[in-house]
Amino acid sequence: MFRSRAEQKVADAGYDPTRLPPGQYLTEKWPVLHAGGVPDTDLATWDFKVFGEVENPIVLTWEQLQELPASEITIDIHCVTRWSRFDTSFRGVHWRDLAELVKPKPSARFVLAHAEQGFTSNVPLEALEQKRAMIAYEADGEPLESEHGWPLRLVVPSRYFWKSAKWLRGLELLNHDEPGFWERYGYHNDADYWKEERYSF
Ligand SMILES: Nc1nc2c(c(=O)[nH]1)N[C@H]1C(S)=C(S)[C@@H](COP(=O)(O)O)O[C@H]1N2
Ligand SMILES: [Mo]
Repeated sequence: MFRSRAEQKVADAGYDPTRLPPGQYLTEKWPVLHAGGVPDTDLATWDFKVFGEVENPIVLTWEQLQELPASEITIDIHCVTRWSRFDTSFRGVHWRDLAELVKPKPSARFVLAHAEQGFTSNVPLEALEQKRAMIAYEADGEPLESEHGWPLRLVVPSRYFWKSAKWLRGLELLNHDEPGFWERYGYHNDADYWKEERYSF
């Protein structure tokens, strides 16, 4: 069987090389990538909203968020700039537990994630309904580091990692799709790494 050099390195590191999507390479460290600066956050005034096409919009304080049922996932991260990191674990709240609170309307088909400083990213609602999607406040057993999105980030395992907005402040449910920050800069709207959906041009 033919293996690229990147796949061979994955096999040498003891992982199944088919975990590596096309055009990616494995990294052991966790790179930091974002536009702009790391925002200052005061948990006392911080809140998290779920709104739009829902029966029951919510605004949660940090304490209220901690009281929701917590879940853990372990996923592989794939960045459009070609690094992949295997087996990052996250702890946070699954979409299904938020959905129980907000009760999405039948018209809710897309999600626009809103982060600090106007950053946005868009995914179809199905991408959040997958078992391993969540809003996360811990990674690898520790509170998120500020560069990685503390206090809260989105984790959408099925897409390139730019969809996983750091410093998340809200999820807006929509009946239509709206491009997010990187999508407006020419990144692919769907961002499926198995199909190498990197750019839209
Ligand atoms: N708020 C915000 N979230 C963001 C970004 C950003 O610029 N701003 N960049 C995205 C991109 S391009 C990537 S690859 C991942 C990187 O996450 P990491 O720095 O934790 O590796 O965050 C995503 N989330
Ligand atoms: Mo990225």
